[in-house]
Amino acid sequence: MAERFKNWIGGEWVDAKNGETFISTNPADPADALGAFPRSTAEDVAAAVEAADRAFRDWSRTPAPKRAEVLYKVARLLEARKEDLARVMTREMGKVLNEARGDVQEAIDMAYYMAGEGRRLLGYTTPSELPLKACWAIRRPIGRIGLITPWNFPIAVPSWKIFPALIAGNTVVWKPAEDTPRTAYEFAKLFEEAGLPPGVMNVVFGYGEEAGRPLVEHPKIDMISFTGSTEVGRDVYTRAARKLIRVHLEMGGKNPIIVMADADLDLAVDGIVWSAFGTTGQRCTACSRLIVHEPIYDQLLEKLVEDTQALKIGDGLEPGVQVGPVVNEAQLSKIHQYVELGKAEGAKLLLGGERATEGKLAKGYFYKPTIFVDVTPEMRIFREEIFGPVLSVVRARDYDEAIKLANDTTYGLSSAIYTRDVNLAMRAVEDLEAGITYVNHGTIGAEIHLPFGGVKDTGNGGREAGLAALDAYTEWKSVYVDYSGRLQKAQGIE
Ligand code: UN1
Repeated sequence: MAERFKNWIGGEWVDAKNGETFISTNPADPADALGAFPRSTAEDVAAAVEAADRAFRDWSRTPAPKRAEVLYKVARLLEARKEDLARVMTREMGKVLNEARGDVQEAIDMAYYMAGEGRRLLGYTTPSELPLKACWAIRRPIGRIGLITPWNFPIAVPSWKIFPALIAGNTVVWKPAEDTPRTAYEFAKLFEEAGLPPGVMNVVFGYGEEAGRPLVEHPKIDMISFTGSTEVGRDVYTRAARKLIRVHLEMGGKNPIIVMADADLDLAVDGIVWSAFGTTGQRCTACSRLIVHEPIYDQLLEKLVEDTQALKIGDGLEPGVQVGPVVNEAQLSKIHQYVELGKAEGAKLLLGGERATEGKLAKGYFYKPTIFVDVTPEMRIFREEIFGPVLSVVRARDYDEAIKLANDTTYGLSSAIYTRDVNLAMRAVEDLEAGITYVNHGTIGAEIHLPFGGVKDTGNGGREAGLAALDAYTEWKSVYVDYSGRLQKAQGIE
């Protein structure tokens, strides 16, 4: 029997009202269960939203430096439990232990960064056009915020949302991904231990359609922040539009790396391998399109194949493993379907293209790092997000063609160029249509104190983390104080 876990609503740990559960398992060994979790429905979501509503008044009126004290405690607890959290994460979603540690570190960084905001939350003052009148603008909390987060960064991505939302005085209802409830539970426990008042944060486990959708549609939810697929994000946005609430969306990517002939090729290959096959390709920032300047095409490919072949696939808890399993069986078959499609479309499979089944790998959801060449921009493997270890390679005659290929996508999250030509590098920063551009580094590894998000179908114009974090989770209020003692009309009206 799997250990049974509960929802966190109004400071209490409670079962789903219908008593149903779902099981979370280890993708490296599906016989290993991490627990049974409430399969919540609209009733449970409603209870959580009511709890967030009740907690809102006091929390929003608690001075921000006091709110920050809880965040500092969570930060210290995260540091103390980093190794345990990383191990649970690897067991639950497969990323290798070193990367799981990085995931927790992102949350530690975000916790300290946003705790510091408790003594800033800066607004601004500005002169009035009239005498004896003062004006300033302050940040106000938005209210009750619904958070829907993915399994691929089960602590980092929620931390980008939870910490700024809380420091700004909002209360939250969090629906973590159904693939990583245990990791979410362990993270949520730290907020309880840190003394966050009941109802300020609530956690409802379950599936998107059963628990996520009622959260989006609940009349008392004032904002939704969602990270996940473009398909689901579009649905969230459409439903929330009827309520006229703010929606923050972080969605897919089809992130390109351009390698120009003058680049340091060893450096480029290191970056490509890390960006395409790190986290088994399951990052929204992962590189899935490689655009190679013709003169160095053969040379680069040879080295890329060699280094990719040398990657060690296995259980992420084992030392030395570089590529863990993909998250579940459905993802595994989706990835393989794309590989079959790529072949049918006429791309040439250079490497991988099948499950890894040697020895112990047979029981888990392992897929070999895969490289396609002779890919053309019309092919679906060039256009659609696969979210697995599959890289499509195309050639470019010159810089202009490389940029054109890189921008030939409906997505726009991350992008990269390898070149030693500073002029080309600076041009690429302007030319690449993406929320993030790296020079001489792969597409992954964004730092928390810079804005994160993308253009085109990757998002709906917002950014989180960095200076943008507070913009995402606060509302501006403008204040005018007229101390003239008479009616003064703005805009020069006599
Ligand atoms: C994601 O894949 O959803 O930049 C987030 C990166 C990480 C975050 C990825 N810091 O790759």
